[in-house]
Amino acid sequence: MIQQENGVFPAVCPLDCPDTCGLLLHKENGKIVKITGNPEHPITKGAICNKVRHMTHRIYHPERVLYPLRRTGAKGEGAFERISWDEAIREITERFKALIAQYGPESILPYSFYGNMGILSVDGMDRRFFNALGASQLKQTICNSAGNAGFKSVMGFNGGTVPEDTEHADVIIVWGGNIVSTNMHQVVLAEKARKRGTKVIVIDVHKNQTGQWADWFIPLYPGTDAALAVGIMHIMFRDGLVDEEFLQRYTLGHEQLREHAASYTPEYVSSITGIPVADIEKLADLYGRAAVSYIHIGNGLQHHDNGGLTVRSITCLPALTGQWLKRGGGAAKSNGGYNSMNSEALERPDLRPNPEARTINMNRIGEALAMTEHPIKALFVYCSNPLVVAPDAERVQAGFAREDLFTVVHDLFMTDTAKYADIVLPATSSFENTDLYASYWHQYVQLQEPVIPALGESKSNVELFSLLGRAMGLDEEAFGEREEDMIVQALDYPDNPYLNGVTLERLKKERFVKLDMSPLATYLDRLPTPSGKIELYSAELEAAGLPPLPSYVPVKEGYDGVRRGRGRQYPLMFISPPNHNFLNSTFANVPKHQQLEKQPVLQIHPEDAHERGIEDGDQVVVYNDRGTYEVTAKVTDKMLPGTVVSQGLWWEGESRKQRANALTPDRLSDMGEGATFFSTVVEVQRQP
Ligand SMILES: Nc1nc2c(c(=O)[nH]1)N[C@H]1C(S)=C(S)[C@@H](COP(=O)(O)OP(=O)(O)OC[C@H]3O[C@@H](n4cnc5c(=O)[nH]c(N)nc54)[C@H](O)[C@@H]3O)O[C@H]1N2
Ligand SMILES: Nc1nc2c(c(=O)[nH]1)N[C@H]1C(S)=C(S)[C@@H](COP(=O)(O)OP(=O)(O)OC[C@H]3O[C@@H](n4cnc5c(=O)[nH]c(N)nc54)[C@H](O)[C@@H]3O)O[C@H]1N2
Ligand code: SF4
Ligand SMILES: [Mo]
Repeated sequence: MIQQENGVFPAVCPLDCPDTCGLLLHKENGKIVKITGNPEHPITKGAICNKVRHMTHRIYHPERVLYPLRRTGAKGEGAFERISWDEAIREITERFKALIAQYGPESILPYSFYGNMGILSVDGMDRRFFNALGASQLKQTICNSAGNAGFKSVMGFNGGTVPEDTEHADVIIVWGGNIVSTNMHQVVLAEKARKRGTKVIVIDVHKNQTGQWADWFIPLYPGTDAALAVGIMHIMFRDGLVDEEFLQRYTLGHEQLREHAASYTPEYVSSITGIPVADIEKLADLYGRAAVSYIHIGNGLQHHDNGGLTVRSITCLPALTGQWLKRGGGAAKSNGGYNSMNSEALERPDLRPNPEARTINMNRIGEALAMTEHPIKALFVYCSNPLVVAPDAERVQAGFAREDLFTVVHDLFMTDTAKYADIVLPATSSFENTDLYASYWHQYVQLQEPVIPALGESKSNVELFSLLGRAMGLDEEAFGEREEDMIVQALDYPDNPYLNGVTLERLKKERFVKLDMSPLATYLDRLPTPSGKIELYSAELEAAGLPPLPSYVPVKEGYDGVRRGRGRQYPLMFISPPNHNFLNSTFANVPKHQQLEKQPVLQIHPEDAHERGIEDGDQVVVYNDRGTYEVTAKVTDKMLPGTVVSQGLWWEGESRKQRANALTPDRLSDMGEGATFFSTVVEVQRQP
């Protein structure tokens, strides 16, 4: 493929998106000129999103970093000079060796996330390198850890309803997810169901693109969803809508739950969530009486102090009517549990000289960089843009600005983060490499093989970390392995029966290899919870000091109930979810994608705008004790009064401060030590 100048070649979308589409890359004169969907992909079937249709603008962006660079100006200023790879590697290895000698290997911290979902890139050679070095370990909690822990506490692992089946549901609830923008093929499946009369209900804090598409949109106050979930249970028990036989046979704690839910009366739940009693009754009735019901649990609603318990409470709902026995019934948060691979072979924790090395939570990177005892002296960032995506951005920026911190960033672009690096290394795009891709939603595994040669002097993560491993004189065998060797190791994992039969040979021949889903037939008999049952009651949580039953616990920064923020210093809750045309902060520097999003906007309710003399189109400052965010106001009643919303993770502007995360807290969620971006209060003022 790589040698052929012209033709159409298969590829995989590398972005952090559940759909993991099959793509076709159209090459002319050695360049990719067009990207389309691969119609042969069994789930994504040739349809792809706008972002990736325009991705050639990103790959061939004139500002792509193509050579190693060394900083010449102040941190953050963006002044760099070109250096050779030899110089770059020499400087990094010398600095690392000196730091290890003086401060120990834990003074070095990797910081990465899933800018490229390739398993070898982000859970492979990179991990080997930091393991063999003995570096501090990073807890990767910025995305879904609260919700995944919540789901797991009920069902035992992160595997729920599989996508193809959801078209058989009669009621589909999309709860805290914006699937029109973030999981478009789930919309296609729901549309199929809708043609048969299925009702699509969206529960969200603002009427996003998905709420506008729904049959019924239910707005509520941020962070109050667990109250609604238990309120629905209250009505289902009260009205005899539960499947007693299923509860007896497959669940733990249903008697306690029945008693506990009794106090979540519709009136109480309404006072917390802001949803009228009649709507709570109607929702519980629709859900409770549906023959087959499916709940899509989004990622948005778990970015709160109570995100774990919220997702846990929702995950308990399908058991009440025995949905797990019905095709298309149940719920899904992440389906990543079906495709777990041999991480020990990939990441080689056995190479680590210090298995007890400290762990740093990535949500607390600002705080971690400010530690004076056992300080972090070097930071290696790849596949992430923390200055834009991490909470409490001002604190993060102060950490990155430390003069005594040696920072390396490997990326395709001079991101806000890269501007703070001492050394910037050029990364390839995923279409320039071999890698393995699995979806955290559907069950098809795919292989990417290089379609174009590496641009400029860019290197893939695998090449970079294998080069660094050898230059540091680390385990020769581990750092000498090639991509295909690693893929074979990753797939050799008898512990996961779903992975049975997925091989490199098949991937090369068939392109889309489905996991072996036959174990799904005995899903309920093999639940890996402590009791082997669906745990409506969790002794493990109780031991950890959390409520053992589904429960509503208010967020630490925010308000439940109708306008309880009124009269406070920061009376509005600030929600900053991703937008349609960027992928987190990826694409935010591509003119094509910028044109589609225009500019960062704050959606504010007419009542809240009026109280502040704000009109549509005004420039406003959003602020709290952490920082400020400058945006354009859009007056709209898509939220309940008291909530303001700004979609999209923008890079810092030339003339205005446009990073939403300047306002967000770095507190950790109740379960999974997850991010709490949306449990934030602010005030808004018109700019003079
Ligand atoms: N186009 C696009 N697609 C993406 C991404 C992207 O940036 N752009 N990002 C990818 C990634 S990494 C992820 S994790 C997923 C995320 O995609 P989703 O799972 O859709 O999650 P979010 O978009 O973060 O948030 C979804 C909704 O949750 C709402 N929300 C916030 N707080 C609450 C609450 O308390 N209760 C309820 N009910 N709703 C609440 C927000 O208003 C938002 O509309 O999307 C992936 N796909
Ligand atoms: N306020 C607020 N903040 C949020 C969220 C929110 O909803 N609101 N969402 C959170 C969530 S769910 C997530 S997942 C995180 C996402 O945060 P990140 O994972 O940091 O995502 P991106 O901003 O897309 O940055 C990915 C970077 O990886 C680079 N990259 C791509 N491919 C490669 C490669 O092969 N090698 C290397 N070295 N680099 C590569 C890209 O160029 C890009 O700069 O953001 C979180 N932050
Ligand atoms: S971002 Fe998602 S929807 Fe778009 S092409 Fe990639 S996998 Fe498909
Ligand atoms: Mo995410």
